[in-house]
Amino acid sequence: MSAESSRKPGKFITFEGGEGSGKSTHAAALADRLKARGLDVVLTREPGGSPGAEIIRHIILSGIAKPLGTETETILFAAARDDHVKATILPALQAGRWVVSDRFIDSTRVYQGVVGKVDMKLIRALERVTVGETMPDLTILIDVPANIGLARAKTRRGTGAADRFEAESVEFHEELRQAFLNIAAREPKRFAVIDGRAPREVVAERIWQAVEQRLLGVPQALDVAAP
Ligand code: Z5A
Repeated sequence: MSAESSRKPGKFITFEGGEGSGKSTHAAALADRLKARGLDVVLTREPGGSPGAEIIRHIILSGIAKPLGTETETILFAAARDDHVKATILPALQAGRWVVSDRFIDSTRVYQGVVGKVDMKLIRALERVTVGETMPDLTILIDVPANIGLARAKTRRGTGAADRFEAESVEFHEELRQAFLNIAAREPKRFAVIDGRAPREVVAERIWQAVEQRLLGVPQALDVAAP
């Protein structure tokens, strides 16, 4: 790992939220809409988003690293992020492209930090090394109650096996929902919180309004965060 951090001409948008909140759906929809506007867009995800990080994703989500403890899992997420930033995100931003990532640093802060009780000093230190100045320009938090998100994820999965985190309790998922909301409240300039219970098209429109307002300089008459 190294603190490679030269700032970039492109824009970096991340999606955060609980399981089944609609991040993948809306990250893809936003990428399409930005492309339709003539922008050069890279759609990516975490854990993963580069060949090395995809290998680590497989290890983490299979659950085989769980017995090694939450600190080791945190370091695995950081190793994946380091490769993702260096191989995918930073080169794209430096080339003036827009990057849309399904999850990023806030997932580590919430899943490993708040819920997993890993020391926040370790998490911040890993962030400094892996992310440096490559911070998101905008983070869209899609907020849904845990039971709704889990039900959606279950419906989508069908008869397949639940992954490492989906197998956790509703209480676990509600705790992480609150943790995301707390981070968003502390960083209102970076975050736009969108009510994910609304119909898909409504959620997509509110996300687009947030992007227009925050990154494309289009003034808005309405509050995009209103339910
Ligand atoms: N993790 C971590 O612990 N630490 C880290 O640093 C990072 C990640 C980066 C990644 O799993 C796991 O890794 C994640 C956190 C952890 N685990 N959890 N929980 P993943 O990538 O496999 O899964 P995910 O990130 O949780 O996403 P997901 O389950 O795929 O959900 P989603 O992307 O938010 O939702 P979706 O796939 O877009 O939508 C789910 C379904 O709902 C789907 O059928 C949609 O069509 C439907 N949907 C979407 N929007 C709506 C609306 N508005 N109404 C109705 N239905 C909708």
